[in-house]
Amino acid sequence: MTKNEEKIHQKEEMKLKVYVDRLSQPSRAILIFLKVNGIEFEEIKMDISKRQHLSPEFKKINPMGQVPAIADGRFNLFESHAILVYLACAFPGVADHWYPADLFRRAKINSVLDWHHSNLRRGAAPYVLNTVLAPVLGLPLNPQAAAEAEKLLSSSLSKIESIWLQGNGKFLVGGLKPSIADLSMVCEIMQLELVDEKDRNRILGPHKRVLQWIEDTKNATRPHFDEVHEVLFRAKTRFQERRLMGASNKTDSSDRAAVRSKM
Ligand SMILES: N[C@@H](CCC(=O)N[C@@H](CS)C(=O)NCC(=O)O)C(=O)O
Repeated sequence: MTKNEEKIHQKEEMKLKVYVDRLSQPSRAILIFLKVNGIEFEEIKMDISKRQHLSPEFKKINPMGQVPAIADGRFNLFESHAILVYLACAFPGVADHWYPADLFRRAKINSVLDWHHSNLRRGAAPYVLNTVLAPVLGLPLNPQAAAEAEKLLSSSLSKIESIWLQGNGKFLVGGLKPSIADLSMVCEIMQLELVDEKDRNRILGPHKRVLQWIEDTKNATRPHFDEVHEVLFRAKTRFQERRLMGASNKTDSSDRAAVRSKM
């Protein structure tokens, strides 16, 4: 290897590597954040439906076997909120509003991030899993789990509206511009695009302020928001087609492959 080739190789080795599946909501939040902030990175595509996240190679990056994860030089990190905080602090040029230096604003944003994992996410993810996604992953649908998840999802949306979106700003905890918490939670809610429109309207419809906040977050992060969500919209079309065809809840392996190929 020449000296020049060696340097290029070293630079490639040091480049931030981001392990994601764009059908995963925390993965999308990381990708949008990186793109909006012009941070250079390499996207390593993982396909959860093909169980790539469980491979021994990936478990060296994230022993928990989940996406997203990053490798920055010799430093590996998993958990999307920890990754967002790291990226916001490690890369120069990230605007302050994403993770404010002000201790009190930062503490409030951490508070929303912690709340997200045990509330909104615990409602949204199992709801979508148990209404549409399970068969694609080779699992049975569970209507009772879906009903319980919907209760937590709806109460979380009410709390976002009555607590986190109170204040004069358009964004969470009174922000005038979005923070990593806005991005993380809006990406979480976006997975509802996969469910039947009447179900989505029943759940989101009563929360006008939440709907406006979703639009504001999209607008603040365009065009990257739309580009990163393209795969979700393709999956949405596929699920809509299946519903129109009146497909049964049972999905055989050829259906699974077809859904995957459209994703
Ligand atoms: N708390 C984690 C959640 C990560 C997570 O749930 N990842 C999902 C995709 S959205 C995953 O990898 N699922 C595969 C599995 O758990 O086997 C984060 O925020 O990064």
